[in-house]
Amino acid sequence: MSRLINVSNRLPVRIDSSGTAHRTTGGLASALEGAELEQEQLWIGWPGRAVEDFEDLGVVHNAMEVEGMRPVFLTAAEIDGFYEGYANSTLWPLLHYMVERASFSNAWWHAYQRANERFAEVIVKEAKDGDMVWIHDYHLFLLPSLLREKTDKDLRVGFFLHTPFCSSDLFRVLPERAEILRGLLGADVIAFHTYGYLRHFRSSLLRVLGLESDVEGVWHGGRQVRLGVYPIGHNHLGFQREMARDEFAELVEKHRRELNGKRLILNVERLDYTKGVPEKLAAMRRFLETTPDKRNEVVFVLIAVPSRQGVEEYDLLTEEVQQGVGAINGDFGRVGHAPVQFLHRGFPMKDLAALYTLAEICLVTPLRDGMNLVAKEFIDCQDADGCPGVLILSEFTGATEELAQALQVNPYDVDAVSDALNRALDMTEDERRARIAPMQSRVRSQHSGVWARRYLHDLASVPEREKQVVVADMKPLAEDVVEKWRAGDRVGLFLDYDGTLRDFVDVPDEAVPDPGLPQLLQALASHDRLSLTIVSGRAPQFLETHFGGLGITLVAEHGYRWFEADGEEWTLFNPHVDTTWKDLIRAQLEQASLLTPGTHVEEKQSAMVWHYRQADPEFGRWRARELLDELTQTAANLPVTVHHGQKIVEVSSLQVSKGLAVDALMTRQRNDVAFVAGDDQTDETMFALEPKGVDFYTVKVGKASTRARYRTDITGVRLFLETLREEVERIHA
Ligand code: GDG
Repeated sequence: MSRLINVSNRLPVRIDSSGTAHRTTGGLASALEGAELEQEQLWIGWPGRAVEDFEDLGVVHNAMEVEGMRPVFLTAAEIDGFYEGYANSTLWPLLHYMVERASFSNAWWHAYQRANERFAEVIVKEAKDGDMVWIHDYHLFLLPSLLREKTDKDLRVGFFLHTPFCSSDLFRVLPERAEILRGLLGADVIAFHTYGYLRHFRSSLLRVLGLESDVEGVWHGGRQVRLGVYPIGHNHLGFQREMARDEFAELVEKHRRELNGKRLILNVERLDYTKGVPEKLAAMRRFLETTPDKRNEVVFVLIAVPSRQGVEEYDLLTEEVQQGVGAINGDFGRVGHAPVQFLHRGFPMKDLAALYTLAEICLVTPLRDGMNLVAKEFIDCQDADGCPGVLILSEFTGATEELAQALQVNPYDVDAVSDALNRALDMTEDERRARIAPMQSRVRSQHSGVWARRYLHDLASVPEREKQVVVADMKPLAEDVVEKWRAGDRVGLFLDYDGTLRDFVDVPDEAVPDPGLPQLLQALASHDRLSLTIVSGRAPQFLETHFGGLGITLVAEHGYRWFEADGEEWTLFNPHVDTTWKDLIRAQLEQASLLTPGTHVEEKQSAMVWHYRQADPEFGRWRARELLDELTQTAANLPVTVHHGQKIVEVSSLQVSKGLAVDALMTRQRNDVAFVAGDDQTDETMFALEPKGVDFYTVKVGKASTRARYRTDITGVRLFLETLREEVERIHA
């Protein structure tokens, strides 16, 4: 069974001054505990202190080994630039939409790169063929590709992002946006909490790298990178264990007495600016101002675990919160009662569980939050059959999608949050039960263990590295064809042009062949029993300008006309083709081009094409989908076919196709062997042929799905042709 290597910046361990390791139960560690995996596990990460702080690294190493961990040691300077700097002061605010808080520094970026390299080195050293490597969070965006570069071991690499992935408009602010995306694309499965984050990631791929993706993922470097949505769950088993303890009822009673008969409004969070604590204080103040009748009934308990102490921004936030709490208590407190209790420290899990049980309201109002587990923990700990509490939840948390029955609020809207508090306190028991029941059954069934198992199951199903190789080895393929030719077979080569012999460019007329290409094709076609045909969607003139007079056959406009190698002029493949449908289609395409800047309509003899290569990539694709829908309806009774190609939507005559032309040419040329290569949908009509008595090689150029037997890229096609030429000339010499 494959081993699981978890990689996160922080390890679930605390190293004391003597170098002894103490295991801690962080969120991830408990998630994996709940997953009850049978496979062997190893953790790799930073032990939480600078390497200079450890007296004896060997001792630390050994202590961690006992815990199934391997340390990635970082110097104080590296931690400063990588962790405090790039990860927490650039990426964290940006991913949470707080661009004004983000700082940018070249030195931090270099430290981030170096730290990711350090992680990669430790993993490469530890990993064995067949291991699964699960990388966590924004600190390690570059790691997936670094692993791919640094080792050939057969690893399945997964990445999970715990924060939001911000809109591509914000992400593009990042100077290193392209490097970050390329770093991630080294993974086999990239996962997010919500579909929204996944969508933003896909837009960023398209806008920053020009990479199209679909529901199955994205093709990159000849592999498919899967994209997925895996909303994390909370540590249900851990909370249930605490609540099942004999002493739990006693603990709940103790806290109940402390509440002094007040109705508990609970807040639990790390003291981070994304959690919206000052905004929440403003809403509490509004509530106390506007509901004097309830003012003395409630107590707000604010458990705020200290976070990133010593960082100025966080220290200022702590001060702001302390002052805000003081001011509210000053204005609304009475002898013996302060409406807000600010507890600036962590509590044991059992106390948290007891408070979740007792709370009448849980007020979860982050300005942005990847998921938010506090909301799920509260729902789990409530008694759904009694008089359960109410969850007030910010609509800017990932959890909001799953917890639709919560009272959803905009955390910036002080009145709305205050109203929600009022409404929750007045809510009937029936409504409370009706709201909590579906949420409780969901969070209990989709807990952290289930989440981890589901993700790891999908990561395990990624094919092994060798099996992912879809690129055909073109040299042996060429040698194979030459062997048959030498034995006396007639060989026909049928090659598409754009995307097969030449890369795409923005202006189609600029896609002229490189100087060596016509010469190469001519040389090949000069041999007996070897014929060469360019089968293109282009107009005759372009083909004639670049490939006329070379002894090769030209097929233009997807098979509408051809110019045979030994012919005198262009002739129609089928003189009876009906093109009266063009008027109807032209109107629709021209409308689309008017509505979409950067697009235009091209008219061919037997086809009409709408081009959107120069449009805004997302808008262009969106409009193309709309157009396809419309055209499919219009075209239902016309002798045409509609297809979505490389940044084009094309409507072409059914009586004409590359496949029909190639079929006819193979007969005329009496081919025994035919080699067909092409990159887009129109080339599939060639691949679909089943010519009798012909040894038929079909090669797809590029990554899209295909009926072809082999797959390669433009360089592969060139290698094939050059090998063919060398071999044939060697035999002749
Ligand atoms: C990141 C993302 C995403 C809090 N106080 C105490 C305590 N906690 C525990 C809670 C909860 C956890 O800390 C906080 O998790 P959140 O999900 O609310 O937020 P982040 O720490 O920001 O986590 C977040 C998460 O990763 C998982 O992917 O949901 O969006 O930002 O479990 O119970 N635990 C104890 N004492 C405390 O005083 N024992």
